[in-house]
Amino acid sequence: MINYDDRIPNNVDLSSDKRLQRALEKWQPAYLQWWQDVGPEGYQASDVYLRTAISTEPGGWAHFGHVKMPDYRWGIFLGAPEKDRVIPGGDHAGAPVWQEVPGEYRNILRRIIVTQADTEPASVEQQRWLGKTAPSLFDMRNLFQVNVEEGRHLWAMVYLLHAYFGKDGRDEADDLLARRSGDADKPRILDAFNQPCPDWLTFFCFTMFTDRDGKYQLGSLAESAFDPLSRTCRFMLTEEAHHLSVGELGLERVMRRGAQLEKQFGDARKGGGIDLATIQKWINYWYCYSLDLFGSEVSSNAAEFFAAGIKGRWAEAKDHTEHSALNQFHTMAVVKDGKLAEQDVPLRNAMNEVLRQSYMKDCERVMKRWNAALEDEGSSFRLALPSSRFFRRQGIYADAHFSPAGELISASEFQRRLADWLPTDEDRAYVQSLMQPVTEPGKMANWIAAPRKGINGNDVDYEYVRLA
Ligand code: BYC
Repeated sequence: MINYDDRIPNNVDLSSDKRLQRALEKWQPAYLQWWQDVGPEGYQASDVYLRTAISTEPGGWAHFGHVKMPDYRWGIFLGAPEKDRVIPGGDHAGAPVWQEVPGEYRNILRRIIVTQADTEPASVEQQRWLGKTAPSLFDMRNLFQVNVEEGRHLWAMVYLLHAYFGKDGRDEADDLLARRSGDADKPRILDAFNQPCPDWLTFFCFTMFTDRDGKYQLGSLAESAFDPLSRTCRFMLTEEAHHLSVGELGLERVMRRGAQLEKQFGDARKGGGIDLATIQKWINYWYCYSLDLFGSEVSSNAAEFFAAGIKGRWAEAKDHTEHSALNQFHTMAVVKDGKLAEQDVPLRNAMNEVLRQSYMKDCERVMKRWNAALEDEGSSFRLALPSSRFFRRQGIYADAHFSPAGELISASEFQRRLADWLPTDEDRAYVQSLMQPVTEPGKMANWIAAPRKGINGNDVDYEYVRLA
C-alpha cells in the first residue's frame, strides 16, 4: 500500500532515508512552481474528477474523487518486487538483477532515464492551453488526468535520479524543470516533444501515437536489469493505458462524427466537422513523429543498451526464448545507389527497429478498429498508416523522400504532393476554428461524437470538472 502520511506519498519507505527524503522535499516546491507556471492554464482552482493511486496491485489501484490539480498527491510508486528476478536479455541474461547502478553503466543509464523523464513535463507543457477549448467536460477531465499522471511520471524518474545518481542525478532533476517544450534556447530533448499541440485533433493523435511510443519505451525499460527502473516502469504502464484509450477513443469519436456529417451534408466540413481526409493527414504527421522517437533503425547505442541488459525487447522475459540476440539478423530496406535494397543488420544493432515494429503492429490493430467504426457509420472511407519510411527526420530514411506508400521519390515530387499528405496551414486554421469550448455537462462540440460511456461508472453528463 502507499503511504499518504508522508509529505511525498510513496511505497518505497522514503522516511527511512532522511537524506533522500530531504532532497526530494526540496525538489517538491520547485516542481509545484513549475506546475503553476506551465501546467494547465486557467483551471488550477477547478475541482476535477481525478483518479489517484492507492496501491500498485493490479485491479482496484485507483481512488476517484474531485480534486484541485495542485492538490493532487504526486508521489513515488514502484511495482512490487518480483522474487528472484533475473536479467531478461543481453550479455548478463540469467544473472540476478541489479539493485544498484553498476559503475560502468552509470552514464548510459542516467542518459536514458533523463531522456524518458524529459518527455513527461514536456507533454504537460505542450497541452497547457487545451483546457480552454475542450469539446466537453468529459474530455477536459481526461486531459487533466493525463496531465497529472505525466507529472507523476516525472516524479517516478526524478526519484531514480535522486536515489541512485547522487549529485549528478539531483542536477539532472533540476534541469528537467528548466527545459521548456518548443523553447529555442532550452528545448526538450526529443523532437516530438517540441511540437506544438494547439488543437484537440492533435491532442488525440498525441495520446494515440506519441503516448504509445511511451508504452513501448517503458515496456522495454520494464525489462531492464536495473530493477528499480523496471519496477517504476511497470507501474507507469498501468497508468499509461488510460492515456492510450483517450487517444484511440477520442479519434474514433472524431471519425464517427466526420462520417455522420459527411453523410448528412456531402462534406463533413460543410456540417462543421472534420473530414476523414484531414484526420488522415493528422495521423500521418503524428505517427511519423512518433516513429522517430524509437531512434535510428541501425544504432550502436541500441546494441549497447541491449548487450548491457539496460533495455530489452517488448516482453523480453515472457515472449522470447533466445535472449542473447547474437548471430542473428534483421532484414530491412535501405537506400543504396538511389534505390531501395534489402540489407541484413545484426539483430542487436536493429533493436530500435525491432521495438518500432512491435509498436507499428499495435497501431495497425487500432487502425482496423477505426475502419470497422467507419464501416459501421456507413462510410466507404478507409484510413491507413503511412509507411515507416514516410516523412522521417531521424534514422536511415531521414535523408531521402518517400510517399506514404513507402516508394522512394524525388524531393520535388515530395514537395508537390505534400499538401495531400500532411496538414496545410489552411487545414490547421480550419481545425483551429472549430476549437470552441463546451462546458455544459453532457454536451459535446459539434465536431465530435459523444463517448459511449462515462468514467468510473458515472454517466457521460456527470460534472467531471466543476469550474471555478
Ligand atoms: N529526437 O542511435 P540513435 C513517453 C538522438 S515517450 C531528437 O538513433 P538511440 C511519453 C539520440 O538521443 C518515450 N533526437 O538513438 C509520451 C542520439 O543523440 P546523442 C520516451 C533523437 O540512442 C507521451 C542520436 O539521436 N522514452 O514516455 O538508440 C507523453 C542518435 O541516436 C531522436 C524514451 O525515449 C528524436 N526523436 O535511441 C509523455 C526512452 N531520436 O546521444 C511521455 C529513453 C534519437 O548521439 N530513450 N535522437 O546525442 C532511449 O531509449 C533512447 O535515447 C532513444 C534513442 C530511443 C530515444
